Amino acid sequence: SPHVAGQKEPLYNKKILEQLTTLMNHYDRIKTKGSKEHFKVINYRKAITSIKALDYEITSKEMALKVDRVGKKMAEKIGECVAFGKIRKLDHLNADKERSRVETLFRSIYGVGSEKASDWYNLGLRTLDDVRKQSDLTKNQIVGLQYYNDLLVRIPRAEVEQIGKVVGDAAKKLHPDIQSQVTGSFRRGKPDCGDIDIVVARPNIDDGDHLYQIMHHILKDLINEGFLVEHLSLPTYTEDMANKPKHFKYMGICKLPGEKQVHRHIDILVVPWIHLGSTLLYFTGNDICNRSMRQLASNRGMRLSDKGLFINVIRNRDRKKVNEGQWVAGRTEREVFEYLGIKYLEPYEREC
Ligand code: DCP
Ligand code: MG
Ligand code: MN
Repeated sequence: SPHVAGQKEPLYNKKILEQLTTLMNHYDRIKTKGSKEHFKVINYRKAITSIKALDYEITSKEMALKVDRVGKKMAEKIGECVAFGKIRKLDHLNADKERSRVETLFRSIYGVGSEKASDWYNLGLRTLDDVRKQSDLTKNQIVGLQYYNDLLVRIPRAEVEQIGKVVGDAAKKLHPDIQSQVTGSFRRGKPDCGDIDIVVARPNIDDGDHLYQIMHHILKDLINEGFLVEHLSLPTYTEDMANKPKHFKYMGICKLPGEKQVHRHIDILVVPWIHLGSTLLYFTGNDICNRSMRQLASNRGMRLSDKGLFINVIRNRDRKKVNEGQWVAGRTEREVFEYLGIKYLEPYEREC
């Protein structure tokens, strides 16, 4: 709160004023216009001003209630302060702060969401070492903890490019015409990235059998090289994939050769040539841009996914789709924009 020039430090009710000010500042931080917190801030400010003007100590709730602009609830809090030395609400405030700090820490582990973070807090866990002792960690969480410090470090563009080349080279060793592109935040032009997102496709190749072979070859090569060090999600092959367009996704941890290199999170997609455009669109993002393009498609009676743009999608009353619809675009990104009837956005323009 603004300090009035010339105003002296209060002689009386110092502790009460301190604690009420802490609460007021808390509500001030979390208030939105017209919210109940907003009005609390106003009430606290009024009460604080009145108490500052007093020339005696408040020693009970009843005394507080007689002070100008101090309401019943405020008087109760002042009562707690004089009786117990502390307004109880402040303890909750500190506990909430501690909870949010610890849950943020937990959520920074790869594979941990808000629900898990909150569960662990309720179980009394407070540190990464507490988490490490849990016996029911998932593979993602174990790897996330193992490489915790590395995975926190953003990846400079130059290194993303280098890693993209390692994967591209492995792919081209199988067939020189295989295309490999780095997408995600890198393609949107970000100076550094959270992970490396790579899309691989081969001209005119759509069938699952062939695409699985490409993925298998790339992974075998990069695992042998010691480049891929942990696998979080491996694509699996089933007999019915032959002759059908099929997408394969790998997620893992990689590291460039050399002592000083940092472990990085890498996502590799191998996709049918006819879906390359819609996959690039999806995997370039950002996620909000994807959401609004899908919404736009839906508003126009179409459906957009990484597999392409579909028309004649029949939805029931809950807007759940009844059929897949008819594929109309997705070979290239431009094709999707055109069919949606919107201006093409360059990757660096896709920050929504
Ligand atoms: N994506 C999405 N919805 C999600 C997750 C991802 O649409 N829930 C899409 C958009 C993302 C792209 O996949 O841009 C790649 O996902 P990343 O999580 O790798 O995100 P970015 O590459 O955009 O950012 P970062 O630098 O954090 O990796
Ligand atoms: Mg990314
Ligand atoms: Mn990614």
